[in-house]
Amino acid sequence: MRVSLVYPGIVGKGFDSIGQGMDSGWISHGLAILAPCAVQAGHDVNLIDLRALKGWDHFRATVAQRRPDVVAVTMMSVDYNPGMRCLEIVRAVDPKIITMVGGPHPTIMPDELANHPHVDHVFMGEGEETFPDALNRLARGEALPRIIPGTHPDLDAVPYADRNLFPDEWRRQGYTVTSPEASFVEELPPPFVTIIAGRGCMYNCSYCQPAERHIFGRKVRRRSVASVMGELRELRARYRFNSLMFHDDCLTEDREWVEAFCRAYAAEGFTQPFFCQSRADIIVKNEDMVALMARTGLRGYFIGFESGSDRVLRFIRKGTRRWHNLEAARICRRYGISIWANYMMGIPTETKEEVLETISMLKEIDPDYYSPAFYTPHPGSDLYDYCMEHNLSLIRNHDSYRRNPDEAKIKGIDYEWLAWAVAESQRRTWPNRLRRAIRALWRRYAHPYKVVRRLMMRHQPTTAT
Ligand code: B12
Ligand code: SF4
Repeated sequence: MRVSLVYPGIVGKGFDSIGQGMDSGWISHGLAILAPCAVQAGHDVNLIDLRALKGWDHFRATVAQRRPDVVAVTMMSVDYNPGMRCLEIVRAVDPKIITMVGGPHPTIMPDELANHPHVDHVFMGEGEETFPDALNRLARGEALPRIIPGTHPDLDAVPYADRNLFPDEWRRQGYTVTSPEASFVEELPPPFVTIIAGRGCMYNCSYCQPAERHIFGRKVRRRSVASVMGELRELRARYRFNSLMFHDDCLTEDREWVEAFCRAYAAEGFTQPFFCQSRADIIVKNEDMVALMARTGLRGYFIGFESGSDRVLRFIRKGTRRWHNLEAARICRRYGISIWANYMMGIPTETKEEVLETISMLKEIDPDYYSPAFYTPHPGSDLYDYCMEHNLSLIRNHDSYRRNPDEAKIKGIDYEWLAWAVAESQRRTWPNRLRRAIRALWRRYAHPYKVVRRLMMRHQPTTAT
């Protein structure tokens, strides 16, 4: 079958936006893995990435020109509107084209899609096995159910993500691509890649779960270190990548895995800096692991600090406390690890005093990167259900599922004041500015890592193929 996979992620940066940060510069691992699964089963796969197109007419013309038998769209909740517009256009171009949707939103809200006239089949959960199987059945002329539940494949048996799927399509649409994905911080120089070592998360934060468990199951599954190293070797050979980022929800929850990975990474001569996600309590409980990661190449952690109030942290079931957040930040500083601080304001039940606690915590943490959000109730999470039960949600349109701090999300919150709070949370104090200037000078001229890198760069080309 001829299959067009569609990435509809334009709610953030819009059409024609490739290269503009993580929203428009990163690949979808879901589609990049499903593509080789379908190809291995004998199907002919191409990608349509809305971010690389000029507009809806361009999408219409692309579908008409590629003449697929099947159009398969991936979808987070925020992607619903552009995703469904794609399918409306596909129907208009040729009603015989079979339409499929999969990803977080169809998994969490299958009924919203299954009853939609533009959707033929809804895939829930992971699709490595079900997607090629469905294509095979269609090719044999068999009927498919409307809703197809997912399976949890052995991650070491799943093909590596097809890294060329996205950059090749971006080039086809006229973009010059020198890095497989867009790097987003100075610590991670291009060529830059993202990678996923596992799926699922053992924690139970109420603003997130059980959505993740619906997609990936109750048990966290991690690829073997050998599988991840094999992919990294391929990426090194193909792109000579200079940095990477792990997408795993919480790579550091399994310290044995992390230690084995660090040993293998160093033993195979990798020195490329990397970022990953972690949690404040894990950092505090595992300082020796943090030190090992820093020696191996870790340059930054994404940390969900979320709030500076212990009551709010309890309310959202974060499993951390304010002191964890502060201590984790101190540990990161000790090992020269940059901090990307995720935090939320406008959480239901949160008072202004508690928001001020978040601000004072951030002044102490002094993160390298601020990532504030107005709390957004995401479908599939317990806190979303709480907002529905208490009639608190102001979200009337799927586009508003972005956590952008510029739009009212929850009833009863003073968003004008919250806008001030978001700005204030990011205002650095003078002592912090001075400390940062000193650290920047040290990193620029004296840090041993810089010296090693400079020596290595002399022997390495810097652009991707
Ligand atoms: C990396 C990531 C990002 C990256 C890149 C996303 C991308 N290009 O794919 C960035 C930083 C850009 C991002 C942004 C956002 N993200 Co995000 N992100 C993730 C993260 C951590 C990993 C995604 C991933 O690669 N997973 C691994 C792959 C293999 O899984 P997958 O994509 O789901 O695909 C599998 C299945 O879902 C299925 N499948 C997927 N599509 C299809 C299609 C078909 C046809 C079939 C058959 C199957 C199928 O098969 C795939 C293989 O098994 C996930 C959490 C997670 N662990 O998944 C959150 C997650 C997807 N993000 C989420 C959210 C909320 C957002 C934001 C809205 C947050 C914000 N900042 O506002 C934005 C929206 C961006 C936008 N479009 O405007 C939520 C989505 C919840 C929801 N209800 O939709 C998640 C689940 C995190 C969470 N627990 O809350 N994100
Ligand atoms: S917010 Fe992060 S740590 Fe909490 S359950 Fe979700 S993925 Fe896990």
